Amino acid sequence: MKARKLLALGLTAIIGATMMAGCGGGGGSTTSQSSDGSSASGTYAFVAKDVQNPYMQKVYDGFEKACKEIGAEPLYKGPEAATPEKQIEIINQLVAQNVAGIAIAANDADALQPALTEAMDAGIKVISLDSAVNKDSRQTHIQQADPEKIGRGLIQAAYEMVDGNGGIAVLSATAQATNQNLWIEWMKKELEENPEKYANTPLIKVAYGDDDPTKSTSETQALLTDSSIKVIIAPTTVGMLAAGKVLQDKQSDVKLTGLGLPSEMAPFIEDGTCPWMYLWNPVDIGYLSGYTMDALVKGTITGDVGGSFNAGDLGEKKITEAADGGTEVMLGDPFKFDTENIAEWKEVY
Ligand code: RAM
Repeated sequence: MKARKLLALGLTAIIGATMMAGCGGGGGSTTSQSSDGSSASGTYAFVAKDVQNPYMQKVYDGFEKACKEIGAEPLYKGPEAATPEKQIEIINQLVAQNVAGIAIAANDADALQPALTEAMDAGIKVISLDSAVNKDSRQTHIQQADPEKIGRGLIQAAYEMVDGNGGIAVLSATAQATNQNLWIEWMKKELEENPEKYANTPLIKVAYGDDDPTKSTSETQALLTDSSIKVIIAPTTVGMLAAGKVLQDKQSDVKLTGLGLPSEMAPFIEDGTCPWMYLWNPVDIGYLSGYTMDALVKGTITGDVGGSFNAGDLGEKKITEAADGGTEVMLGDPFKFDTENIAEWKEVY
């Protein structure tokens, strides 16, 4: 709630002026409440990329909130490390348990297809969120923000941070992460399409920290041995925190930007290590996933383009076509966090 109050105060959106559009502008929920806490709708399972990641926990908080409002039983699952193999095991267990729905942040776009197909064949509703599965493995996907805006926006930020002069490195999550890979594709497109502008800001390396703090730390240290790298883009909250700590410890002049949690990144924004960064509201992603799942389970939507449903505090949401040929529900534009607003936002998520 506080997040929405802050938004209403008019904090700056990074890209475009449509920040409010996707964030809680709509009318109130008319969905039924379960007064006795029973699960009239059944169990809605949430499968995280991994359970070590604080970002995933925040997304789940929103999912749980939606389930409570709806009257469904939320269930939090996920592997210890961000691998598809363990997610397959979890999906198989959830199918055996006959849950009503599975909402998954995928560690691979294709590897989960047999398990998720089996789930859908058994009548279980399947959505991906955060990191998509391929279009045949889901009913729809919950998209945090336009991947093109994220990818291009991060390169533009890196460029500004080094005044158009200095190599760029990317510290990503896992090499199979659908969301990070899509953002990196758009980063590369931004560079390729504007060769003159970016002549002196080449992409030197893409490193993978696997959303593991230890590996993200050692990968950052390795990047710093290349003196041509002047700015690091970490399109992952885990990578951001690890890179921020390394740069701060070394009192490095290398700049950092990316997608970070304000609660974790405030010290690095405040001391200039990370001049600014972006993110959407992770709690809203989970909340929207819960309401999307419920609309699928209740048959209000099928996951096809054109469907619309009530997403509680987020108002009416629509199913639109996704770039991969499947469908998606878009949350909205990402927000920019900098020294101006970080003090307020670090308290929110
Ligand atoms: C990490 C995860 C997640 C991503 C965020 C920005 O926590 O990799 O998938 O959306 O960062």
